[in-house]
Amino acid sequence: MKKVILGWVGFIFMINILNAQAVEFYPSNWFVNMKNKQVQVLIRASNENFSNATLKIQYEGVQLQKVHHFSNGHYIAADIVISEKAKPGNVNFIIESEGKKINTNWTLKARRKGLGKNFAQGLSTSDLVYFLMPDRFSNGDPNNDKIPGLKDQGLNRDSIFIRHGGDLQGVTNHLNYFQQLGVTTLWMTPVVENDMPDRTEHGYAATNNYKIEKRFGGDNAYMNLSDSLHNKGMKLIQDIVYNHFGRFHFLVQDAPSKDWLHQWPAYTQTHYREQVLFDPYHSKSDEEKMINGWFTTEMPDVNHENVFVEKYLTQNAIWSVETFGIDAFRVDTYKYCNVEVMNRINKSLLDEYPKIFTFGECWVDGVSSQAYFVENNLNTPFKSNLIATSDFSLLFGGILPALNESNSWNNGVIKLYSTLAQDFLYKKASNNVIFLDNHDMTRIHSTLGESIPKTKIAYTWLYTCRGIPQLYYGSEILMKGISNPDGWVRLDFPGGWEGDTKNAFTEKGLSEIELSFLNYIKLLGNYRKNSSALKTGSFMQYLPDNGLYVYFRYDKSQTVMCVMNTDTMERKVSLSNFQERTVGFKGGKNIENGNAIGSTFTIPAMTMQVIELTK
Ligand SMILES: [Ca+2]
Ligand SMILES: [Ca+2]
Repeated sequence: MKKVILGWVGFIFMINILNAQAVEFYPSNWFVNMKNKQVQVLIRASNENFSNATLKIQYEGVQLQKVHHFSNGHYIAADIVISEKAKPGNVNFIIESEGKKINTNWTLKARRKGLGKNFAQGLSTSDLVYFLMPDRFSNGDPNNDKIPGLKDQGLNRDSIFIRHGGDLQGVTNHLNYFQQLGVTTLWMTPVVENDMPDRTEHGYAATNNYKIEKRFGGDNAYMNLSDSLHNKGMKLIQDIVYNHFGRFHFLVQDAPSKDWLHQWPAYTQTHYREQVLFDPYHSKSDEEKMINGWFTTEMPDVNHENVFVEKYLTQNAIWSVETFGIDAFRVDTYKYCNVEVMNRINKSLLDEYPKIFTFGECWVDGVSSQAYFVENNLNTPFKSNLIATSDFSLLFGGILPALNESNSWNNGVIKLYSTLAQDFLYKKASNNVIFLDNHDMTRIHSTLGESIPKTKIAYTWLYTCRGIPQLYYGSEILMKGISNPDGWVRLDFPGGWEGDTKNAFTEKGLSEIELSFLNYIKLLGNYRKNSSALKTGSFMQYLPDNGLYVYFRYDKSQTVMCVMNTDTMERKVSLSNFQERTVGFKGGKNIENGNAIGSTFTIPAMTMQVIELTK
């Protein structure tokens, strides 16, 4: 008899467990003692009908305020308040639906320790960012290359569009390499689950924002990478996508209601032209298409005007910081988002994490367009609170024409000067993340016609100009690649896979030119790391003189003179021509070779010199 009773108890218990397993929570857990005490929990059970469900929550310090139902009965949402009394533990959710009682738990965790000290630290101009694609950097664990059950089972290093097996363990294995480069901060293409049928190598088509991609090693590998970085005094940027989901995201395939996505009578793509957002003469239909049009057929556009969607995205960002120890966010496709909603998400993050830093990908045409999307001095009805942007304008409108165009009244290096002159449009231009290439763009060495002198100038500029410099993996060893298609700029980092004959980590197999370039990048990075003028100093530029462009980084303790000669001939430079910054200095030291420089010197054509001035 006793045995029978136990059997029944076991059976009932099993039903509850089965039910509990079928229930998903978003956020998957939350934390006690957050500043914002309110959380909205989206509850999903794809084999239940919650249309008339009731919910009870039993937990000290947790109060249920409201339950929301959706047209899709697989979901309910619960607004809850977590008071200071609440302790970490399992919060009991009892859902009664169609005569059935589902008893399930949702976890409250303790907060991460070290807020602002070893996570949520933000970025500053003292940082140097290394950007990589985990699938293409290093394969630290071949066992996760293919995960049974995921839609994409491709694995082929010979194909630019199929997965190569790189992962987070591979990145963790090479933190010393980053430190040799003087890198302080890591940014990777998105690491959340992308359970899509193909093109899963880039990570921009999320299918679950609360799960780290298993082929990258899952949650544990990300946690381990974050801890390893922080133990070395480094930081972690998370790439986050608010604009779209992957087509196989559960919120697309099984949306709580139709209005979680922007719906169109027929497939409608964004036209990618941001001008319609601030053009005083724009049409409403152009504006709607820009913001609500889909990025691609595989990336449905998220409806930010839906308040549940806004909560889902906001909480996911906060959850990511608290769970994985994120220090900053790079927001993908920022200009396609509802910027009012973005402002609220940015503010929610800052309210919880005062030092958190967010920069948006605003791939736009010109400085005024770019300034529109960040904190600026423009007199427009919309005022962005975004801290910074990837500085596309300074790249396309500045350094590239400086090196690729012949100098004239309005071409060549004057464009670099003029683009920087427009910094008055930004509240704080030095927050901008400056770069020479990324995963969408032709690699810098190829953009500059594979010219070593030009590529060398480009990097010298990157490390000495105002802003937060960002490298793109592999370009430091002169990797080439034209972004047509983008797979060609996403090739494997040499040495990341066992058996690679070329290995940039050990320098084995690098050509003399590649090695010497890598050593120069290391020299620049380490000089910058110890230079207060480059990290936090002021910036002054002089009008270019027939292709000779001189600017200074300076503070009370250090003055660094940067001389870029884009002319076709050797030029003479005299400190006395730059009195405002050179008064009191007799000469300087060339940071590349340590050579002393007098008050006048010559600089060869198409070269750049960085000179620390001496008294
Ligand atoms: Ca792997
Ligand atoms: Ca959009």
